[in-house]
Amino acid sequence: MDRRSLLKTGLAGSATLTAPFLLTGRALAQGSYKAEYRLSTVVGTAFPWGKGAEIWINLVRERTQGRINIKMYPGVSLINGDQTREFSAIRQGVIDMAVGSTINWSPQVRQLNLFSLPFLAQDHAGLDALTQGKIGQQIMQIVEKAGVVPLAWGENGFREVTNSKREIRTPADMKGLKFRVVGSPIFNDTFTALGANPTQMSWADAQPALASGAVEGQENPLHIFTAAKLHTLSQKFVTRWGYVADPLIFVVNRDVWNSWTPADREIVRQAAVQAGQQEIAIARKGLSGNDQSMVKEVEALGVKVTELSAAEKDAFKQAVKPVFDKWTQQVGVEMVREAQAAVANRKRG
Ligand code: X2X
Repeated sequence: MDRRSLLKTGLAGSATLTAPFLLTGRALAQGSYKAEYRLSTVVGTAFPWGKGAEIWINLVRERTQGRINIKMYPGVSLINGDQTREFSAIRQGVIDMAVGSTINWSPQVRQLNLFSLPFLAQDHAGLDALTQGKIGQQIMQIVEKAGVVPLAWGENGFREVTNSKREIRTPADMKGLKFRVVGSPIFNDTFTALGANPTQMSWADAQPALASGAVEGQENPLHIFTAAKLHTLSQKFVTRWGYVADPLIFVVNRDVWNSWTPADREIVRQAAVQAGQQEIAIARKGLSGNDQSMVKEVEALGVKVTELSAAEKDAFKQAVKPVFDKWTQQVGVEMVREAQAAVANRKRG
């Protein structure tokens, strides 16, 4: 059985997986380096996410004089596009490194659903209050405990709702619309609470489903919208509701990490932090402060972009409150309360 079919066999398979990976662990004694390390992302260098991974790869290659040579595998191709299995694959050593979304890892690390609680973060300052403060440190510890080595934060971005049928201003406008949603079940709950008809599928499957009209809408940051040319997949209406933003996390498989010298680990960590900072700036370009040029760019594609008033946003927030409350239990009541307090005390720019 090859690694991919082992992965596909699920739980039973993962028990079988332990043996070969113990061997891998032993083969990776400190100082014994692989010729190439495999880094997973969902999207490539046309997107801020993939650019961030590329920056990390290049900084590490330069600063280790090529001792650590990393190749990017966008499209989560190491696990056949199945992005919700990425975290398990990193843990198991099928993937050496990744820049991954909290959404895709939430099925394995339930606390990561914190970031998918609708209308929690509110804006960039709120998101920073979560990732750059005490909550961010707690989340990093949880990820570490779950079996991979987390090094830095990045950002996919605020996920705006788009569709082919009509302008969305109120929850009633979403009634009956078929949406592709990402792989964590909280998204199904949120879209169901809004009266829509959600279907979970991978990003790879989303694009053909939008093209054929099997689904009518989706939610993703505007940088994903433009780079993936979603206007060519009939997405003519965008509503900036800013309900959820998914951070990215730069991580390394634990055995791989342990195989590097302490000096090289420090190089990789610092490079991740710097790449993360640069990536966040790229992800926010045209979407913050006085620079709203990304919105203009989307409008120039013939797309109607709708901004919501505070009262209009509130109607969505009220409609999904039961989902927020249900998932607060999953994430942990104390952590959610702390997160809400951190957002309330955020420094507004
Ligand atoms: O699948 C998505 O929508 C994407 C690309 O944003 C993620 O991987 C979370």
